[in-house]
Amino acid sequence: MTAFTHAAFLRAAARVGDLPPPGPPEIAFAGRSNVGKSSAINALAGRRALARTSKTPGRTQTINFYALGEAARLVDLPGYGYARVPQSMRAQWRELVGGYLRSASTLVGVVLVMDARHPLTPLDLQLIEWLGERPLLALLTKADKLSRSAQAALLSDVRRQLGRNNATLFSSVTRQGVEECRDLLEQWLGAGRENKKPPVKGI
Ligand SMILES: Nc1nc2c(ncn2[C@@H]2O[C@H](COP(=O)(O)OP(=O)(O)O)[C@@H](O)[C@H]2O)c(=O)[nH]1
Ligand SMILES: [Mg+2]
Repeated sequence: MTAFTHAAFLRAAARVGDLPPPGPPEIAFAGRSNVGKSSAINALAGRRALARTSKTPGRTQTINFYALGEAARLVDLPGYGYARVPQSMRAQWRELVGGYLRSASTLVGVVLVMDARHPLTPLDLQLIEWLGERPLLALLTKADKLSRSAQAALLSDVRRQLGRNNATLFSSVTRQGVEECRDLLEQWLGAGRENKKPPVKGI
């Protein structure tokens, strides 16, 4: 029995003022546009269309909150790094996501979703720097696009570059890595109920 199967849409926040008041421990999903963040949330929740997915990059410009019953929240952050997004939208992204990360007193960890074929881009590295000491899981999604041997090589390379942070291969299509990811996130949530961590600073 897992809280992930009790997911429901809670709120979409387009501005910092729309963020919900602090509740149970939460886990945020960050990453470039179109890498598969919303699909990963759906796969973890065992649902087809809880989080809206899109073939067109740069669509989600709100922070979408999902409640896992009363126990936890999953947070779908707007994607970054889509070249055709205008400068004004980038400033808006920074204000919204920066504002969220600074005030998120119940955030227990961040899942950094990356396309397994293009991991650790400069913007991903910048986000890792922003997150500092906060627990991070690198989710190497669309792993179904790589051969088994390419997957293994990628995983060890990313793990080496990430140091203390975790990485796992993932596919929303084949469900590879879903259980492993859920197990780790359950651990974060369990630890988060015991001790609250301070919000991210310096963004
Ligand atoms: N092959 C494959 N396609 C995926 C996977 N995850 C997402 N996609 C596709 O990638 C596109 C973007 O997915 P979405 O979840 O909306 O990305 P987001 O912008 O990061 O939320 C959609 O067309 C998805 O169907 C995956 O694990 N494997
Ligand atoms: Mg999305």
